[in-house]
Amino acid sequence: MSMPSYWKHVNNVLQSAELIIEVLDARMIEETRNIELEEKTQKLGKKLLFVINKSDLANKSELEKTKKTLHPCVFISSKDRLGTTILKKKILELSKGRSVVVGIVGYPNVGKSSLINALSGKGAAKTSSVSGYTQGMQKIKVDNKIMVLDTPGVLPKKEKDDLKHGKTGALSYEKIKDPETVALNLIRDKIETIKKHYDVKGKDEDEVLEAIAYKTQKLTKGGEANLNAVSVMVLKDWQTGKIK
Ligand SMILES: Nc1nc2c(ncn2[C@@H]2O[C@H](COP(=O)(O)OP(=O)(O)OP(=O)(O)O)[C@@H](O)[C@H]2O)c(=O)[nH]1
Ligand SMILES: [Mg+2]
Repeated sequence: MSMPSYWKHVNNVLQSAELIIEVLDARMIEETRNIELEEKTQKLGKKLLFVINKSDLANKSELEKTKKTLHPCVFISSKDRLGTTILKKKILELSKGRSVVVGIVGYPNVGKSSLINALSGKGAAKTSSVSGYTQGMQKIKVDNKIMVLDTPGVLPKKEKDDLKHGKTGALSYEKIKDPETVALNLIRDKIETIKKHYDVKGKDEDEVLEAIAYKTQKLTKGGEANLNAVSVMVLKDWQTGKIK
């Protein structure tokens, strides 16, 4: 969230950590980058490591492309606990084997707290499918050398973009004012994935959304597609990781 108090916590973490991990969502890597955070990190002279989370939901070949553009970066799935050993190795490589305090930052809902739980092997950080969950600063010991600081998700201060935030899950599906616009836009971006998930046909996003409504019985009393209801459902399925 873009509330100033959240930024205060994040700024504290940027100050006190030696290494910063920016967590990104594998399904929307570029959209979940927070350039403002990256610039702050750079200005403070701290090392930045990109961690691409939710890799279990993304397409392997797209992830391979990213490997070439983001440095250094590690792919993980907090849900399946994949990639955590490589990540710990990478952290120690960057700290030259010394004890290190790592700040975990990023957009709301990308899985920062889940990452910490996967790393520490315990439910130390609280998580939720609703964005804006983590509020204060939490310090968690991963092992004898690695200590991590969880932070609330932050959006770039000037970014007021319901469309993008709805698609990335930074804005919870329940709070999106115009779900139809966001759902149509999401379908346009991920049309094959979404058609496959709901097992529907359609040549464009409008046809696909309508087909999903009929398939899932999201209908008005008159028996037509209920576009608002079906849009909320699609956004919910997307944000909660049902659609791969
Ligand atoms: N499929 C999948 N889902 C994940 C993964 N990591 C996190 N999630 C889900 O994403 C949602 C958000 O996870 P959190 O760890 O609470 O995210 P956060 O970045 O800490 O969120 P805020 O504190 O609200 O900013 C939860 O529903 C998690 O279960 C992953 O690797 N794969
Ligand atoms: Mg959190």
